Amino acid sequence: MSHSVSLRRRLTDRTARVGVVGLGYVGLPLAVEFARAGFVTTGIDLDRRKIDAVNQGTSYIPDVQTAEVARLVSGRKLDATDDFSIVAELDTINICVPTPLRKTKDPDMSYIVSAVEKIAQYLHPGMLIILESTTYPGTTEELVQPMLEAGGLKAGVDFFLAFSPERVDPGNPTFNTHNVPKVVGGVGPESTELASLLYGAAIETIVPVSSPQAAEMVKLLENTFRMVNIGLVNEIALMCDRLGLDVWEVVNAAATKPFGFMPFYPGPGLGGHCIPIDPFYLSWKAKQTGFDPRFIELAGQINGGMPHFVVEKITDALNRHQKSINGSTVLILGIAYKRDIDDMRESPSLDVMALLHQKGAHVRYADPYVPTLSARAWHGGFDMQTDAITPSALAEADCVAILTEHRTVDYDMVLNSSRLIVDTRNAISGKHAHVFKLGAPAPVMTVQDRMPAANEKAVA
Ligand code: SAJ
Repeated sequence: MSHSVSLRRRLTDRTARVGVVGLGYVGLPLAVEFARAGFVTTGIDLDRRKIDAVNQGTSYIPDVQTAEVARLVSGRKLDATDDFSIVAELDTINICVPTPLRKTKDPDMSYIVSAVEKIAQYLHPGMLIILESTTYPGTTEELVQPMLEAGGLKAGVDFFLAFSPERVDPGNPTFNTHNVPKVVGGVGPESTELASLLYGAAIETIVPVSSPQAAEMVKLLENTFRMVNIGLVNEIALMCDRLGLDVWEVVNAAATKPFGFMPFYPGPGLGGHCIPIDPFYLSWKAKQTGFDPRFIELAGQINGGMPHFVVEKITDALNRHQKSINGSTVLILGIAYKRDIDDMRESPSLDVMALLHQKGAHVRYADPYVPTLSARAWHGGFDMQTDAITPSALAEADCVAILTEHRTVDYDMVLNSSRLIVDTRNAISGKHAHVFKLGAPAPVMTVQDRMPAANEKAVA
């Protein structure tokens, strides 16, 4: 019996042994979906805490219910290990490891290389290997395939190889691993078909494409689309600031167009582990071909400049109160990279805090989702703990800067308790003399706002 026929049968009757390398916010939900579909599934990770948590039937990923992990583990459908020799017993493996950027904005492929090296040691005929980590077009065929074929097995014949981009949106209440369509591109038609069969057992909609490279590019288009459009709306905000227009009013009115428009909103910059990073995998690859990816570079510059613009806005606001940044207490409201989550990776709030600190401000923060902040994370030289968001904490600050608009925060209380507010997320509605908004006209300066010149008597 051919390898593909044999694997097809085991995928169809759910007797295939399934493995997932990398038990993070992508890998654990995927392993749970495979186990829920009836496959005996083994998670492989280097982090003993993750392994122990899974084997004890608990989840450390908010989108994965502990009760579900417990049910699957007690039902012997799910377990975890750090021992790659288990690969010898597996029929399929999904690789869900990080693909960060180096400081030079070049791809860091070390996690993928490390995982593939370990898998290659135990690769056996008939296996299906699927890479899910977001990466540059060509990774699967140019990097992974040769490493796996080094032992003499041929991809698409002796074993099967595909790429399928992860589309996990942590904290999304509507879309999850089970119901988000899954794009799949294999090395040869049988790889695509077998990968589609595996995913089809656990995920509602499968979208086969012609190659792994096409599937890799699909993901990069998705996230480059977001990064470029966020850059566009941030530049529109900078224009509105100059033109005395309110970008929030403009975007919300444009969003009433029922076709041909999709609203994006300005902010203090671009955070997260996907959007600020993925496009630079594409631009890196494009440059290898001698192509100049101008949109990505330009959007990167605009988004990367937003923290500086926010600090200018804070400077202007403090100036209105005849204060300098140096010596002022600035309370940063929200340091997660986007609202209603606890993830701070690449958060622009951290850049704003570092810039303020360098200028002599006394920086504090308050974020209900982030109890502590290490010195290393914000380059401020000392660890911090979140302030409580209380009227007194707000009143103590010379300026409160809203950088992430968690929905659990009472913004009426923020408005009424703060002496001065810089709002970068349109969290405060209406116009107020003490609220400066990103991308909107500053409150009108009154006579009382003006500091009398040294030789003038103070105006009564
Ligand atoms: N941001 C803006 N303005 C916007 C949208 C986002 O400034 O209009 C900022 C956010 O504050 C954040 C950064 O951009 O700092 C990224 O935000 P995001 O909404 O893109 O959220 P992510 O990074 O969690 O992106 C994920 C991605 N999911 C995957 O890669 C699988 C992305 O493709 C999703 O579209 C996105 O979630 C989503 O829609 O929530």
